[in-house]
Amino acid sequence: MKVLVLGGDGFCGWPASLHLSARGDDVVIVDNFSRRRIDEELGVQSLTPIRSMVERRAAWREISGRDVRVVELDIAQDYPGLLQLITDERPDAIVHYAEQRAAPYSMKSGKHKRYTIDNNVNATHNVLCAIVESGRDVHLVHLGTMGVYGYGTAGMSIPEGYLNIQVPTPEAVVETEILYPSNPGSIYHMTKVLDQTMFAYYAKNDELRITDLHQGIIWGTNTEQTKLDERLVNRFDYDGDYGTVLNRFLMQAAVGYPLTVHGTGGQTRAFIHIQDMVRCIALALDNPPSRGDRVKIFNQMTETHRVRDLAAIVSRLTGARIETVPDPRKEALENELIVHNDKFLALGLHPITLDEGLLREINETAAKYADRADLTHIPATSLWTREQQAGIPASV
Ligand code: USQ
Repeated sequence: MKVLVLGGDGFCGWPASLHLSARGDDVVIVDNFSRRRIDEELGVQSLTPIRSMVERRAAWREISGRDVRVVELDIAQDYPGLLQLITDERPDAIVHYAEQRAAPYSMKSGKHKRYTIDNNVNATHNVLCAIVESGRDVHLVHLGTMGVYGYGTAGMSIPEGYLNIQVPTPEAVVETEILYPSNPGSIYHMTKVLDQTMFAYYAKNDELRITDLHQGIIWGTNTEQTKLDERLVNRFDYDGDYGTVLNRFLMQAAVGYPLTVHGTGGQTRAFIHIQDMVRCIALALDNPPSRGDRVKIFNQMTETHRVRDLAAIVSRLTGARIETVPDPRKEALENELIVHNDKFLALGLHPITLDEGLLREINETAAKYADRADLTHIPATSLWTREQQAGIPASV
C-alpha cells in the first residue's frame, strides 16, 4: 500500500518508515525536521550519530534496493501544501507521528507549552481536514499515548480506549460506552487528549477511518532495518527533556552516571520495545476500521514496570549506582497500572521482553556510543509548577 509517514525523520517515524518500506509498502516520508532543530535549541545531540535525511535515504536505497521518497513540509503550518500532497499522492494510509512528543520539553516555559499545543493540535486537525477535503478514503493511523488515561486506575484494568458504564436513570440503569476518561499529566499528553476528541468527531461526522494507538514508553533504539547499516542508525535521546526513562538508565549505566530515579520511583508505566512498535504499526495498517466505525483504539504496550524496579534491574546487570532525585514533575509518586493489550496479541504480536533484550541494548547502543555523551545534559531541569520553580516540591 502507499503510506505517507508524517514525522518520518523522528525516533519512531524513521524505523517505522523502513519497516514498511522493507515489507513492500510505497513509503513517502513527510517531515519539517523540527526534531533536529530542537536538538540545536537544547544544545544536545542524539547519542547515536544519526545521518542527514539525504544520507539515510541513499543508504536505504543502496542496502535494500528500495526508495523512500522524502517531502519537506510543515503540516501544522502549511495546510495547502498538505492538501496538495494528499491529492497528488493518493495514499491508502497516513501514519501520523508529526507531533512534539516530549512531556518535559512541553513544560519548559510558556513558549514551549504554546508551541506544543499549536504544533500538535494544528498538525492533527490539518491532517483530518485535508483527508476530508481531498475526498479520499485514507486510513489514518495516529501514534497516541498511554498518558491520555492518566496512570492511577484504582486496581482497574485500563480497557482499549472505551469504557462500559452503567448510568442510573429514573426508569432503569442504562448501559453505555464512553471514551475512557482522560487525565493527562503534561501539556504534551494533553495534546493527545485533544487529538482523541478530534478523531471521535471526524469518525462520526465524516466517517473517516481512524486508528489511535495508545502507546507506552519505548525502550531500545534499533530495529531489524536500522541495524543493517551504520548510516541507518536510529536516534537515541538521553537528555533531561527527550530521554525516556529506561533508555536514560541504560545510557547512565554505560557512562557511570548514577541512575536518576525521580522521587520514590514508585511510578508504574507501560513499556514497549521499538521493534514491537514498528510491528504494531504494520498490524494496525493491515487491520483498518471500516467506514462509519468509531475510532479503533489499541493499547500499544507489552509490559508494565515500576521505575525503581527498572533501576534495580539495570543496576543488577551493570553495577550502576541508583540515586533518588527530587521529582521535577507533578505526578503521583506511587501508582498501580493494569492495562489490557489483547488486541495486538490477538493479531499475532509476540513481544520482546526486557529479560531478553536489555543486555543487548546496553552493549549495542548505550556502551557503544558512550563517548559521545555530554553528561551536563543528563539532569532533568524542566519543572512542572511555579512552586517547584520556587524550590517547593509539588504535591499531588
Ligand atoms: N523518570 C525517572 N527518571 C528519569 C526520567 C523519568 O524517574 O530519569 C520517571 C518520570 O518521572 C515518569 C516516568 O519515569 O514518572 C516516565 O517518564 P518518561 O520521560 O520515560 O516518559 P513520559 O514523559 O511519560 O513520555 C514518554 C514519551 C512520550 C510517550 C510516553 C508514553 O516521551 O512521547 O507518549 O512516554 S506514556 O508514558 O505511557 O504516557
